[in-house]
Amino acid sequence: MNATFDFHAGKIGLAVMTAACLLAPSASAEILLYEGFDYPANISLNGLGQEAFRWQTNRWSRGFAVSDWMIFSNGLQFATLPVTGGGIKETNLTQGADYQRLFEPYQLADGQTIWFSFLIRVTEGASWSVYLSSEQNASKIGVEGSYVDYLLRARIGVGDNGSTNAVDLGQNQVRLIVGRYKYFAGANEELDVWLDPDFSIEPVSGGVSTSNHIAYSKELTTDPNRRDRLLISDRSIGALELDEIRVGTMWSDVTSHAIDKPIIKSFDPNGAAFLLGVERLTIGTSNYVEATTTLTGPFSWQAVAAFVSTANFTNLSLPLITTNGQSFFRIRSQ
Ligand SMILES: [Ca+2]
Repeated sequence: MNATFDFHAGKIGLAVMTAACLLAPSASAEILLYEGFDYPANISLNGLGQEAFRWQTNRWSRGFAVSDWMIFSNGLQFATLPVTGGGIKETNLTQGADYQRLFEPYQLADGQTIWFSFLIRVTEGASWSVYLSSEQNASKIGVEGSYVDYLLRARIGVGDNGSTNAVDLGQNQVRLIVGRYKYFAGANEELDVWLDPDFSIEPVSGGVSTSNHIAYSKELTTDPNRRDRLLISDRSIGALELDEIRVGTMWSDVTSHAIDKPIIKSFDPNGAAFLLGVERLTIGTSNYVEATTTLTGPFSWQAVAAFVSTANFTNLSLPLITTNGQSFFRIRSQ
């Protein structure tokens, strides 16, 4: 979503709204969720995020146990995957907890897919999981790690023991996990999981499992076609880090897509010009700042700045354009 920035001369107000109210939503590829854990280090994951999205909130909420995932400062890195901020680390070695974060509900039609990816490093074998789910958590699907070894299995639904085939994460290695779930109204659901896939080409789903690919299939009859939340958990003694969680509708969303929509984070009025602070930029991408003096009646955005990101954030000095002391700004990437 683009951020729209509202500057009232004299009475300074800041409004950040999604441009979805203003623009027709895109129907094809989209990132449903990106979580780079760009938060201050050494705080709990519980409660982080924001309120007031169309689907309510994306704040992380904890359940089941008092154990904690904490933000650590140097996030996991993997090949050319764009990353931001820190990561999360399970630091309590005696108990486990569940964490949930909502995203805009995605209704899967027959034969449609949803993709996810994340980075993980396991330093001590733990029972952990990353699931996509919906309000009826019986429908959760995803991956589960074992505390007895470093194997990862695919799971479809509650009570599922998981795929017979597994991939080996190894100890203390940063691994990229990519998953593809395909919903069928009248046949087995498909869940493919890849370990460290090549970014350059979308892998072939199904077929026979290998050492870096799980091809799993199972019928799921409970509320199978809607996904609206991410669930992560850790349920045993062990230690691991998670980072860079993506959920999208295509392979490119979860492996090479721009990490997030840029946002206007701050402003500093300074007479005829003002300073705009923008964040979540993807290095190498083109960005466009646009302005309008009204959001009512027929109106159009005019371009006021275009630049290619060389860092994840920057400050822009822009002219102040006002009618009745008000301007609205938004930023979008290519
Ligand atoms: Ca990160």
